[in-house]
Amino acid sequence: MNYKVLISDKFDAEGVSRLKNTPGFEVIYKGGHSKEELIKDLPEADCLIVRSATKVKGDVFNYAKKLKLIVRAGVGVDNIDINEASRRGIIVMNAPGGSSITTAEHAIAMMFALARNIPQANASMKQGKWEKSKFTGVEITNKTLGVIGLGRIGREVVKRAKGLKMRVLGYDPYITAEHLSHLEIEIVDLDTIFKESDFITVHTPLTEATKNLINKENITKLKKGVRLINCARGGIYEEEALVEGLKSGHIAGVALDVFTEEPIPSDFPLIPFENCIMTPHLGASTSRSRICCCYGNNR
Ligand code: 9EZ
Repeated sequence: MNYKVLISDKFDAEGVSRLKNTPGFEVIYKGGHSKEELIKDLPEADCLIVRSATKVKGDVFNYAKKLKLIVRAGVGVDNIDINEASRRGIIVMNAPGGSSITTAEHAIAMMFALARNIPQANASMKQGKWEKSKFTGVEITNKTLGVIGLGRIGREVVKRAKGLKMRVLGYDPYITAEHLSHLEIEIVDLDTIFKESDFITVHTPLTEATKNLINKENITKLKKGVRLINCARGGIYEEEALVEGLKSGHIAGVALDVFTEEPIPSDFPLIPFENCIMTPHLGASTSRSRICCCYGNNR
């Protein structure tokens, strides 16, 4: 008897064909399902594989007649109601090992892009210009990087930043300083990160505690001329606060890979700011999610 595996988001062809070529699996893949298509194909599925586009919440569960397993190929499971899945005896797994390095590298790339105005200079040259003095940058060596969130991704960022000869400050309320001593960075409180960092990068999930972590109220606590990076989750930096910070010049630059609304609306308020650089959620890996981790395995 074959297991029916429904892949409802867009995936790299290699991963899909590997599953298709695995005996015992019957794979349904359409390059991304609409909700209507999902509801139609879900009743016969034993396993559902998603990235972040498919929302496995609410009434969708009513169509999960045979579902035993939901796999999130990636890290964040905020598109899956894991409590409801557990209640129905459906196992939820993610792949936290697969995209850490990819995401850490993207944060580092964003830091360099911010420091040297690479996206803006590139855009300028493609308009036939040669604006040397407009795009004078800053050096990264000996600058202070604040890393908020020291899980798998944050730690990969730390290692790389140390290799770049930065001073690295770290903050994570969920990990004891003792557990972080091997990183050989300064573990400090948030206010110290805010006050002393030339660059700040966040590597936390979006929670009640991290939502609007930097907001209109505390933005002036940041060092003047700070550059902010978010390759984690939209909304950790309050987007309206970033607008204010860029307008006033208190913030020198912002690099965002994630947004409160994805795709961003056409009137997204940060679009007009030349020193806000953006990528469309490119941080996570596409085809190389490896180690799976299990939620609510109640069978
Ligand atoms: C919370 C956090 C960071 C944080 C760090 C991690 C789950 N989580 N939350 C509040 N790993 C800054 C402020």
